[in-house]
Amino acid sequence: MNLPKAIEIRPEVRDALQAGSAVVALESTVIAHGLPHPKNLEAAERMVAGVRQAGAVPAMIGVLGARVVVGLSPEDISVLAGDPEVAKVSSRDLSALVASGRPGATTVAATAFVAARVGIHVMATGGIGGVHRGGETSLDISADLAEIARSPVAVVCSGAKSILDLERTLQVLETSGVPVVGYRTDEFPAFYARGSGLRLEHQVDSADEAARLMTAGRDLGLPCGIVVCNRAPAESALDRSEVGSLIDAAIRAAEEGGIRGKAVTPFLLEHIGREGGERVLEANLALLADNARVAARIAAAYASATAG
Ligand code: PSU
Ligand code: MN
Repeated sequence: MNLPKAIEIRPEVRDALQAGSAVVALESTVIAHGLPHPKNLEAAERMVAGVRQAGAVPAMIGVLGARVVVGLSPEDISVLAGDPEVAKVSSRDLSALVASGRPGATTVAATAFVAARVGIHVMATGGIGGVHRGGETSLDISADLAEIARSPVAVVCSGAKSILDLERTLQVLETSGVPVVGYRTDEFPAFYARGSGLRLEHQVDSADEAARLMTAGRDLGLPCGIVVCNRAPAESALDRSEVGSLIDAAIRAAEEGGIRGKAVTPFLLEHIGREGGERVLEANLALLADNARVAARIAAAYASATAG
């Protein structure tokens, strides 16, 4: 593949892509801005290990040294995880960060864009961004939704962050033509909680089935990605009522503090992590690792279907 200097694919990822083997893209904003240090490093390690265990090559994406790097090393990840000056990079920030040379961590939107650009078909995260509560007036709707609508990548997640307006998030995905598919569930997960009460129309029960759906989308020429919803592992998931009050408190604090724009999500996550304590953090790390494993199985199934 002929890539511009602005994108650097590290050797292990490049070899896997050239061989047509399974690669999973991982976002880095959840590491740099979504979790406290040093838990964020543990999260990154568990995601990377989860991808490898399930037989794929992990490709965490971020911006370093005026280039978008695909396949960050453990050293790169510690840089992004430990420096509070690291920028949060959505799709629209990519060019500015590459031009300025500042380090940055990529959101789901920027990660999906770069993955599609370099030929990676599957990525994993915790929860995608979506429509914030009150989004119908603030218009605070994550660029994740618009980017998934134009980047043909399967995004494996535990739904959208439960701090969001999940019903309107699903509505925007529907309007954008993005398939939302339950992985062994017919319900949209609510991140820490396994259910939201919102039904999904489509469900797959295996990685092979998910890969078949991706293949069908590609053969039809659909230009969008898909959202694959995997519930938080039962042993660490939290009750919906339990997270509800944590979230309400965080949202009140954000309103009182006048937090706006791209600072909202990191603020809410930090607040919930601080107030919720160890169990909430563990639920977050466990679902990140599990989504990475499921993404790797889907990437492997898609790679062998494409080769065969
Ligand atoms: N989900 C998480 N932790 C996170 C985020 C999502 O579990 O840190 C991040 C992701 O990188 C997502 C971003 O793409 O928040 C969305 O931010 P915004 O609402 O500003 O688009
Ligand atoms: Mn936002």
